Order: sequence, then structure tokens, then C-alpha cells
Amino acid sequence: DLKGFIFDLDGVITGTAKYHGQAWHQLADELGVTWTEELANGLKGVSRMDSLEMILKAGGKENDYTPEEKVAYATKKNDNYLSLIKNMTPNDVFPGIKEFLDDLIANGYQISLASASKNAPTILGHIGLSDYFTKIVDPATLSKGKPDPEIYTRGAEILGLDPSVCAGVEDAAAGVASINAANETSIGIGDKQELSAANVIFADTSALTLDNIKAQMDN
Ligand code: B16
Ligand code: MG
Repeated sequence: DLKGFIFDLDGVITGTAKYHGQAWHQLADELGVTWTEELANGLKGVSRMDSLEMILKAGGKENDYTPEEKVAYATKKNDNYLSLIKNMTPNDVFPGIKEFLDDLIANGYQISLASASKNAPTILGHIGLSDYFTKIVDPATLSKGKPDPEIYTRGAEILGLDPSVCAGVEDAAAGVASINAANETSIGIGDKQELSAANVIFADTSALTLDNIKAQMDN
């Protein structure tokens, strides 16, 4: 039986994925790299510097810049991203998420956050969920990002739980792969095809309830 839930942030709790997309799209245009839906989807859940590398690679430009120039581009993207998220409010929490979190707490489940984003605490503050997430994996301390299992393994560790009794909730294929590799139950939010590796899947967060999860796990 499950005892803990480990949440991704962007694309699961709130719609910051679209702001990451906008900010990267703008940088890709500046770098002369063609922006495609495939590239956009591949960046979901991937760390800031790894995302930049993927964009440069997509344009065959991975050897065109020094490490310092790359950091400057990543910083530029982040500044742009921060300006896009600064007006977020509690109204930006995805449908059903607050109810699901309240239900988990009322039923004695533990919750932690496994976001690759260094901006996660800032975003939680904007959307009024800081009190729910006192246990957050610090992405700066990870040696490998999603799809490596490390972040979801740590998400269970900070709860003091064995991965086998934890479920991870993700909108990205890289995140589902990370959860599965950590030997946790994977709950995908989004497209069935894109997230076909997930144990449980919902088209959007409004259907994310304990009953609906149990119903799919019993199947
Ligand atoms: P930052 P998640 C991920 O967050 C995003 O999906 C990904 O697009 C972003 O590049 C990454 O965080 C790093 O974010 O630049 O804010 O540190 O989906 O793992 O919550
Ligand atoms: Mg995500």
C-alpha cells in the first residue's frame, strides 16, 4: 500500500511548463535554432543547463559556445522566465490539486516535492502552497537529473519511506522514467502516448483522486 506521494511541480501542480517553453523558445530564436514541438516536449523536466545543451544540439551548435557563454544564455532564459512567473497567484494551481493534497494529508499520506526547478520554492510561494511542501529535494544537490532515478529516490528518502510505498506524479516522459527507475508507482498527467510508461495515467489533474488512482492500480 502507498504511504507517500512525491510531486513534480511544473506541469503537475501548476502551469509553469508553458512559461519555461516560452522562455526557451525565445532563446532558441535568438540562437537561430528551430523550435519544434518535439524539442519543447523533450525539455520538460530537464534541468536548466541540460535543456540549453539539448537546444544547442538540436541546432548543431553544441560546440559553438564557451561554458561561460552557455551560463550567460541560461541566466538570460531564467531572467525571462522569472518575469513570466512573477504575476502567478493561488488561482494558478491546477484544478483538483489543492483538494488532492488536503485529502492526502487527511488520510495520513506523506508528501514531498521532486522538481528539477531551482525556482520551485519561489513558485510555491506565489501560488500559496509553501505550507504543504516542507520536504523538497534540492535539485542543486543532485548529480544527475531526470530521467535518472536520483531525484525520486531522494524524494522517498526525505520522507523516510521505502520507494516501493511511494508514488511519483509527473507530466514529463523523463520524469515518469525517473519514477519507474526508482521503483516507485508512476502517475502520469497528460498525453497517453507520450506517457505510456506510467503505471497510472490521467489526462489532467482534475481526475487526480485517491479513488481514481486505486481504481487504475487494481486493474
Ligand atoms: P529551473 P519540474 C523542471 O521542473 C521543468 O519541467 C523544466 O522545464 C526546467 O528546465 C527545470 O525544471 C529546471 O527549472 O530553470 O527553474 O531551475 O517539471 O521538474 O518541476
Ligand atoms: Mg514537470
